Amino acid sequence: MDECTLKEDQVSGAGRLLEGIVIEAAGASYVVAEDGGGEFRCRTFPGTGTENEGSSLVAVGDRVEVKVTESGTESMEGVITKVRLRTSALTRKRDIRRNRSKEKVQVIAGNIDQLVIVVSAFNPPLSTRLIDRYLVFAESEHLAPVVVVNKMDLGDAEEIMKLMEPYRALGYRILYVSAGRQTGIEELREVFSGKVSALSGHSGVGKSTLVNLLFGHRRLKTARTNLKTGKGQHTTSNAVMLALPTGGYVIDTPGIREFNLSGITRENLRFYFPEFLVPMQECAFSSCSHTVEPGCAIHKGAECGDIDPDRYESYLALYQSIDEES
Ligand SMILES: Nc1nc2c(ncn2[C@@H]2O[C@H](COP(=O)(O)OP(=O)(O)OP(=O)(O)O)[C@@H](O)[C@H]2O)c(=O)[nH]1
Ligand SMILES: [Mg+2]
Ligand SMILES: [Zn+2]
Repeated sequence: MDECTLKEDQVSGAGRLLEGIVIEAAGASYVVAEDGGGEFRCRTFPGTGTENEGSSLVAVGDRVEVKVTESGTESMEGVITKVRLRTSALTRKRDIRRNRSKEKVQVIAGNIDQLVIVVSAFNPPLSTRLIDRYLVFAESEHLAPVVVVNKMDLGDAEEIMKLMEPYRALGYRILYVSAGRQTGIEELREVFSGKVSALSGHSGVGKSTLVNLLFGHRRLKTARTNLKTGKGQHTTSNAVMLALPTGGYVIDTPGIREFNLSGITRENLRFYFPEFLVPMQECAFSSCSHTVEPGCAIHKGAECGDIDPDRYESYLALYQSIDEES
């Protein structure tokens, strides 16, 4: 390096090493927020190291080491030299029909404390099957789940609460909110405060709208759902992480079409339905899959109502889908 470049580098801060969190991921381009510092547009390079072997290289929420390549007033850029070990992650199995990527499992967000499952009372309609998939995932990853039912202004409160009753009875935390009418927002703020939360759910349920409400002003783009089908328009295309005024971070993610579970097998699925754990000890066969075996206590429990029949249906549907997905 000649004297002239050295001087330039010293002025621009190039070559400096820093640590930070990935707050945005768009294709191969990332934004890294330096601890207590500015934001750097970063990319990876073939020598980028990782402590997460066999997983997505970089995801929003990851802690990374960065070498600054440019640090002027116009632009701040760097390369990610190392990705630290994730303590937790929101992952899903890639749909191989849609994606040609080599990685089978996609990390949507890393190092999260809390998985916020967002559904809407109407437009799109509430899907308990999707809630069950997310809850199974949260149980398997030891992530604390919170279910947020948004758009309560559009649904019949009594009907919705009846649908959600099995989840309440299981002890899952449920919040009924309306971003439109701004009801339940204080409790929402309290749930997010001081934690790293990732919001996930179908497109159009109001994830970005809720994040905007937490800030009290528009930070993220939102868009109407289709008037005829009630489906969202996949408005959010990349995961973003925002520091909350109340402490903690919120990660908004793109709406999912399907939530393909990663890490779940036909054998371990039964352990992620907490209401099965005690009764399944009474099944006639110790290896009972709770599908077709005689003397199955879970099947019997669903018939007599001790186990919610819809949850049992979800279990059966998931059990069937696991083989098809893998
Ligand atoms: N009536 C009503 N509309 C709402 C409510 N919350 C959000 N919306 C509307 O629902 C539409 C979709 O909201 P978004 O926040 O873009 O949904 P999203 O979940 O972020 O969708 P994706 O980014 O596509 O995943 C917007 O038109 C919002 O104004 C609510 O509580 N009540
Ligand atoms: Mg959105
Ligand atoms: Zn059984």
